[in-house]
Amino acid sequence: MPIPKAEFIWFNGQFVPWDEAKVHVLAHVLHYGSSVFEGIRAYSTPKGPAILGLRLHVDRLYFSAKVMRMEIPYTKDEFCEAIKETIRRNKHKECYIRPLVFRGYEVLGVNPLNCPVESVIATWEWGAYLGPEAIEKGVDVAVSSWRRMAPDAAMALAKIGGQYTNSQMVVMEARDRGLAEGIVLDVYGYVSEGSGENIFVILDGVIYTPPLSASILGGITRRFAMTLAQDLGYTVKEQNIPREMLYAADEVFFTGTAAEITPIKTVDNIPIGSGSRGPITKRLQDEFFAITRGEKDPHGWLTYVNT
Ligand code: PPE
Repeated sequence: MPIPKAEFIWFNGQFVPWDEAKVHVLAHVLHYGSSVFEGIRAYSTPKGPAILGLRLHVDRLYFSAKVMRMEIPYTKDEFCEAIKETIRRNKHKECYIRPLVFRGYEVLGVNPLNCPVESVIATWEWGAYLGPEAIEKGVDVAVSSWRRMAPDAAMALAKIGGQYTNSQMVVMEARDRGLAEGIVLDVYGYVSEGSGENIFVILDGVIYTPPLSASILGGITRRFAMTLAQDLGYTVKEQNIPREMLYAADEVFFTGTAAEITPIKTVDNIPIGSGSRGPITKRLQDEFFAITRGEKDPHGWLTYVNT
């Protein structure tokens, strides 16, 4: 399905009509993947749209830009304000938000430093990432034949456009196999993450997730899920996860801004636990979606767009 158009895109500080937000074909980013980006969601609440984890996402965007030595010519506060204003201008009740900072048109050649840094904020309405039934029913996945990038070959903790060629290979392979997603191992063979999600494994009531050193993106939803699990009294351990621990697990789920909290019902055709959404996953979803509905916000994760 094509992206459902909104009215405006924020482009280098100006609101431009959706169809006019264009770049030159010789922009550096098109050739060398020199972009950093975010995926954020705003949810519909009784007090209007509320952005989940706004500041954390903007912090990660600036961190990614720092890694790529891009100077974003706005303060973080200005960037947050621009995101809120984009949602107001586009009159969304809820939406996905895609900030993007990239190297534009000036010179070509791998060295990016002489190309301008350009900034975009786009918003659109985006439903469940892994299919409409995924949140309740769960998804079927397999371990990918692809590995995540070695820690000295790429910068997994930074959300950099070019690095998503790895994710594209993973998701194309999964779809070829008729599956929703792939689980990617790191170069040492430990479980890392999905093509666009972090992963959690529950075994004997303990919740495990790979550490930041396992070539993962340090997911914000991952952080939220860990905090909610601790609030409910569960022990959460960041540790290396060998592949067969997925098969031993009582429950496995993905987290991500787009995927939210999505249960995994089979891995490599092997049912996880009962083969349907498990009770701890359900409890975490209930807590998470109570926050996104605006019913509670014990940790101050919501930013209301209209205040
Ligand atoms: N790992 C990867 C590789 C990743 O891309 C994401 C987000 C995550 C983990 C989860 O991070 P967080 O959103 O902070 O909890 N993937 C974004 C892009 C998806 C896309 O198709 O584009 C997202 O979920 O918005």
